[in-house]
Amino acid sequence: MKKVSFLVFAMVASLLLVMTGCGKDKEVSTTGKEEESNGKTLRIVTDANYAPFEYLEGDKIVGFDVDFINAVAKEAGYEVKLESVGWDPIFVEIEGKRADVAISAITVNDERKQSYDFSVPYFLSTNKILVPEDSDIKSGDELKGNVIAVQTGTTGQEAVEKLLGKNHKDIKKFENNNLAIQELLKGGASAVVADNTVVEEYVKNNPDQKLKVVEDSKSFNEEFYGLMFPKGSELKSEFDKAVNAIYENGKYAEIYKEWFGTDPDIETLKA
Ligand code: LYS
Repeated sequence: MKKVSFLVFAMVASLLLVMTGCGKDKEVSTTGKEEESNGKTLRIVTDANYAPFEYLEGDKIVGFDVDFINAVAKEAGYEVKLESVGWDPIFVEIEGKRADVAISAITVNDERKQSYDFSVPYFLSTNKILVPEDSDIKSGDELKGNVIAVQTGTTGQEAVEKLLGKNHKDIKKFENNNLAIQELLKGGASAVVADNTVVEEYVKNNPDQKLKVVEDSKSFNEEFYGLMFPKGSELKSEFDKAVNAIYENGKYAEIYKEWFGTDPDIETLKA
């Protein structure tokens, strides 16, 4: 009797297995489902005024960040619709959950972490000082007594406020960094403080404007860029995985080399 019921059980069980498919088939169908929902297009916002990270070439947004986010989104199985909305609006769009992701050389810091979620770091940066070639300014401290141009709401503004004082009359704030540089070029400011890669690229690409970059690791900290998400977004963990995947498979290094001509220090980003 026991034997018979076991036989019946075994028959029913194997019938069920055939009907529902074996473990392997189930995995395939799950993957299929995931691909369906992941295939969606994400609205990604930026401020295309920060070469070489994001800038306009004609009406096309190009830059390291653009290639990076395309590679990461592809790895995570999403399509990208990238839009340049301006710097301040990025934060408004993400906070209002009208955009899924922001990428714009955005430094991860404690203040921003209170309102937004960030991916693992993808770029190491620090603020530096952009001045005319014949400027005497040699350090952050020497910014005092000079008019300094910065982009509003950046870590550059924050760093200069630390040196000169909050809301100091000598700090001129601009909606984007190109406008701050224009102010320097027309003599309305003695220096611009912005991310090292941006000011260094600017000097390299505009030798006729006779500018130079001053660094001061005492006045300006190391910063890391991250992708920014609405608080609680499920995309964070998916994109963290995808960033790590392109660190591992060489895609990040390939993009980095294309833009900067050297190999990235991925270990520092992962630390
Ligand atoms: N990395 C700096 C920050 O997050 C500057 C970003 C400016 C981008 N246009 O504040």
